[in-house]
Amino acid sequence: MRAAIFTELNGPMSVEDVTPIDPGPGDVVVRITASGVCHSDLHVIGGALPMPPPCILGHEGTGIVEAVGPEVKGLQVGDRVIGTFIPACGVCWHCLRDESHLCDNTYAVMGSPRATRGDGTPLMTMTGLGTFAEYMTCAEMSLVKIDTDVPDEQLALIGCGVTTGVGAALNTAQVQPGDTVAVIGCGGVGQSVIQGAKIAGASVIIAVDPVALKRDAALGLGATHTVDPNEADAVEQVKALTGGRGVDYAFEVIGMPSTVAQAFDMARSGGAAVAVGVSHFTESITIPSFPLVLSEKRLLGCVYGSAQVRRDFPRLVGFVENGRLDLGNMISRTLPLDDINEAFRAMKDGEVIRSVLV
Ligand code: PAD
Ligand code: ZN
Repeated sequence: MRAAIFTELNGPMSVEDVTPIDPGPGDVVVRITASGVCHSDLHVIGGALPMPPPCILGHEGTGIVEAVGPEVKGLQVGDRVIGTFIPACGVCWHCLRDESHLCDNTYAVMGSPRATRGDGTPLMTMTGLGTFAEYMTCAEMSLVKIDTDVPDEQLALIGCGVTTGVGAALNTAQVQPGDTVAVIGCGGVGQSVIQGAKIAGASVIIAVDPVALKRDAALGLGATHTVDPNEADAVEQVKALTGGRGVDYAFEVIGMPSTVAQAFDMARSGGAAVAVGVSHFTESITIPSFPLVLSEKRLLGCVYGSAQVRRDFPRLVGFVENGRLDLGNMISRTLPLDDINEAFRAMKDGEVIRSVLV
């Protein structure tokens, strides 16, 4: 089968013929039908997310079960599935506390080779998935069965960006009707935060992004106001739109310590900044101590939208089916696997909300 392999830091992806491993106990082989291209994949190539090459990237995908290994209990050949980039084993310490987004098996599924390169080199896969491929052999706990007619390219986005973004609003922040929200960074994940805030009933949703195409898309997906951070100070602009008070929740969806600090400054007294973007693994975030303590501002981390995927994937699919979540307008382009490097270029150049490989 063909797969896109990360071979060197900052280098191009190499699309090659590779062999997926035979499914062992608890493993499932999935024929991948669509895979979204997320900035986290680019973070691996750039070294922000440490993952040694060679490795098949891609962690936002959907497909059909092609084969099941021994001991697979919940999936059958022909099932429609979405990959979950954090497994949900259902029985570990975290899963038993409704924290499957912190599942104890998160690193175990990433740590075993799941395919072999032409020269025999074992290949790891991003987050135990590796959706930039025609097939993947992954753990059953990394898959959620879905029963729906939503098209593949839309379903794929639920594997990462949509669950992360909508979940950041609904689960992590728990935005309430009438709340005010700012979203710094309006790519695929940021647009999903905007849609989540809209579903929650936020009264003001301010989209902050220097790229006009992103701000326009945000208005179409639920933002009530936009801010261009290149025009004037983003914090001042957001404050001006909220009576000088700041927002109830400010989401950082880029992955830079400086914009996390901006999100903290944008939050009102008693409000919260939510850090969704992934910074370089060596970086630290600095926030001022007085507002933290004396204004009771909070800084919340957010992984995978604090989602409980076995509950939330079907819930998100329901939102799509009923017209409350618009994934069609988040997809700027569909491309073949061979165009993976073009998809990354378009992301870097700010030309797309999401590209999907089909
Ligand atoms: P993206 O590249 O599609 O979007 C990033 C957006 O930020 C773009 O629209 C940029 O124009 C915009 N931007 C850049 N600089 C600024 C600035 N100074 N002010 C405002 N906006 C700016 O990326 P994405 O949406 O795929 O991912 C965003 C981040 O979220 C990225 O760091 C990714 O790794 C992270 C992520 N986190 C999780 C998680 O579980 N926490 C999951 C998925 C992705
Ligand atoms: Zn992602």
